[in-house]
Amino acid sequence: MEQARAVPIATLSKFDIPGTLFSVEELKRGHINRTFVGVWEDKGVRKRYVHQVVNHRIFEDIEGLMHNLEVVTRTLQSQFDSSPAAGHETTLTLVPTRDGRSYIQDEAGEFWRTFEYIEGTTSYDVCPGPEAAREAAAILGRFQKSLFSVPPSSLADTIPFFLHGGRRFKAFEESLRKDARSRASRARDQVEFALQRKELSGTLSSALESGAIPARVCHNDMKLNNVLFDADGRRAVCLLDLDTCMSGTPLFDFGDLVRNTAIPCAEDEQDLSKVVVDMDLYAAICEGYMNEVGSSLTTREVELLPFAPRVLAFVLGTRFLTDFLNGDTYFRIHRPEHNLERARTQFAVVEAMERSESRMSEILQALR
Ligand code: GN1
Ligand code: MG
Repeated sequence: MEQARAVPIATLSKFDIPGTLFSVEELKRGHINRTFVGVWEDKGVRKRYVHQVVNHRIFEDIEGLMHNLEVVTRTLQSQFDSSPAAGHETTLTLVPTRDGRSYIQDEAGEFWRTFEYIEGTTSYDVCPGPEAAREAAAILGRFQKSLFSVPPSSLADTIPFFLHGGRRFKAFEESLRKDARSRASRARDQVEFALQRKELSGTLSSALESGAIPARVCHNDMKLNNVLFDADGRRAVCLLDLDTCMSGTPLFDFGDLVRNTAIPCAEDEQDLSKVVVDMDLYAAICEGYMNEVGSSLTTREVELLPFAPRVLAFVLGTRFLTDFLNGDTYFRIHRPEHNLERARTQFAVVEAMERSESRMSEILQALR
């Protein structure tokens, strides 16, 4: 049990899990939290659980975050119970501590929580085809619709101004001005790209602030690999990673899903010739999404849908670039210029979407 030494077993034992920890292994995914899969054995029967350390340097309001998680999973769960037709669709299930809390702080000050492991599922980093894209978009549409009943103001802002493009751009300008690590010269092309498209960043955040579109609870991190599919990879059964589920706009989620799913390559792909919008995947996302939630959106929300992916790619690219300039203090990196490479790829996504602009609008137009 080599890796087990790195995790505080005494802390994990405070969760209400029968038996004893048999093994634990870290799952290398995500840029922010750390995730482990623990196998617990009780009377000879082994069962898996997900143990997670929430990054409290990034999520400063752990209590608010866990409150959101409880509200969101409870709301979703109640809808699945009352509509068995939803089939195998499910949501995350928190395992409480023995004294009924949803999380616990260990001696090193880290915050731990535990989920039931959802067995018999698979996920994709790169979209395998239109059916998976349609399914992912449909589960997103159902997720958003289910949460329309939750007042956005009842949830904490787990990261204030998280996808606020205007604020993100200001933060970038500030980092560029300081250039604290003297890295701006290495990022000249990306900096120039960002400065040229400044007005794109605030499109959605200003529509929200002016009231042109309503604030609604949304996922805010709608990556394809946050969708669990059933074992044969066909039906989407669960949305993961609910830590940024809070007030926002459905356009953030639709935009983010298109950004990372309709461009069938890695988020840090360095062969930029691969960065193109796959129109079959895009059309499948639009169909799956509009079919579930299209009639519940306002006219203005639907009008902005085709532009949302570009805004999301630009804002994420700007965040990667800002983090590069700041000295890689936010996103976990795996090589020295990783954040700069990620920014370059996201900006290539913006360009690919600019080239496909009219086609992207037409496809959505036809579904209205
Ligand atoms: C981060 O850690 P992960 O992969 O769930 C980030 C998202 C980005 C994403 C890009 C809290 O998500 O906003 O879109 O990386 N999450 C946070 O891969 O900043
Ligand atoms: Mg996430």
